[in-house]
Amino acid sequence: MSRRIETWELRAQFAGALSRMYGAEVPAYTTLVEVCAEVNHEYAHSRSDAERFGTLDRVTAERHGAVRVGSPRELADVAGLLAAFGMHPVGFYDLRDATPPVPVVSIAFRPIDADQLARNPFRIFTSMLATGDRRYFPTGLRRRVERFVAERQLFDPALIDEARHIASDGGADVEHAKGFLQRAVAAFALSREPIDRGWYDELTRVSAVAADIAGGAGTHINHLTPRVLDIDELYTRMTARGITMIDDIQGPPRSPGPPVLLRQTSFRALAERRRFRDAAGSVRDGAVRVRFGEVEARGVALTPMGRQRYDTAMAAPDPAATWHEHFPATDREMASWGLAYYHGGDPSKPVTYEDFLPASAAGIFRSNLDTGTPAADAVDNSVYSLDWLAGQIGHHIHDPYELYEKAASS
Ligand code: OOG
Ligand code: NI
Repeated sequence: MSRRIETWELRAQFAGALSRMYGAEVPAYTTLVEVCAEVNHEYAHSRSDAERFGTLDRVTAERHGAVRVGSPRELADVAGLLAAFGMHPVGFYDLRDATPPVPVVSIAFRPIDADQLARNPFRIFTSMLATGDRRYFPTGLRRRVERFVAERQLFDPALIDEARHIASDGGADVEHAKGFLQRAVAAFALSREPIDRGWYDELTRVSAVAADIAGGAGTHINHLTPRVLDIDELYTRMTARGITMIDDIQGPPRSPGPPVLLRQTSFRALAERRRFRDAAGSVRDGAVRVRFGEVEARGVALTPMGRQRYDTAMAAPDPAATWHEHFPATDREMASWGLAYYHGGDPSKPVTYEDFLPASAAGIFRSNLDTGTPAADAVDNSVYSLDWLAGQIGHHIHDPYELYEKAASS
């Protein structure tokens, strides 16, 4: 009998293989990973508390990916596939609530138990095009988009079946795992299929996000994000290497007190070659700029009360200037005021924030893609909600706060 591979190891291999594929497709990603490793190494060796948000091993291997799909059925397939890697649906993000809005609703897929997160925390932010939102998709267009998406096949049904078996077995034998992994990774590679130019352009007029999601035959990893321990330092070093970053670091400002939630920044990827078919049927090379590089730094998970303060703090004209009015400067106060989660209530042991931020996520979409303008005269009567999506994908969607409560009680 050959050796058995556990779920966490499969997940680590999946993240590693996606990382190699993405590095080959988007070379600036490799630079980003190098600079992260450099910054993390220096940080870890200059501070005694460097590992309080995760060991250097965990942080070095840590990635999140972003994937976009076109229908509940495609999202259900993603859920089925990722279950094999111990990545479970957590949280519901409606990016149509952002200003300006992005026409998607999203779920994070990630490990949920402390030991699984410690072994490999790979997560994928998965967004589904909100074709039911009439402000973007009037009835005729909605039907055509839904038909186009229904007729394509992002994932081989046999692959999803296999994933279900692996998920229920809690792993696979080495031989079997290898082929499964290869096919799972290939499902997220950039498609070489020619894209119908007229269709792509029509969707682009609605929103570049719609064109990216429903313009072609496949899905792909949109970005793969390494984690860094000092994002301000990383920003400076990337800029010094001649890579133009977006103007801001998204999320909470740098503050003298404990880092909270998640800070992210990104850079636009270069144009990538894609093949387009024109109305006369001839295939030509074209360029698309949809993928990019992103990096993140993680802090302590906030309680609902802390999160409310965060939202208030961020609504100020200059959040950095007034941050201290909302958040104390020490972990001890953060813990005793009930603003953030700490393992066993111990202020030296913060519970790391493992999720995403809707405003930053929408900002990440927008910094690279025009998200389109919803029609002012159409009314959105769509039904998107956590419960509805859970029903569509046939999986319970975990509430992040319940997971943090549980982590804090250990
Ligand atoms: C997802 C954007 C959200 C993040 O880090 O907030 C995201 C996407 O671009 O598909 O990845
Ligand atoms: Ni991201």
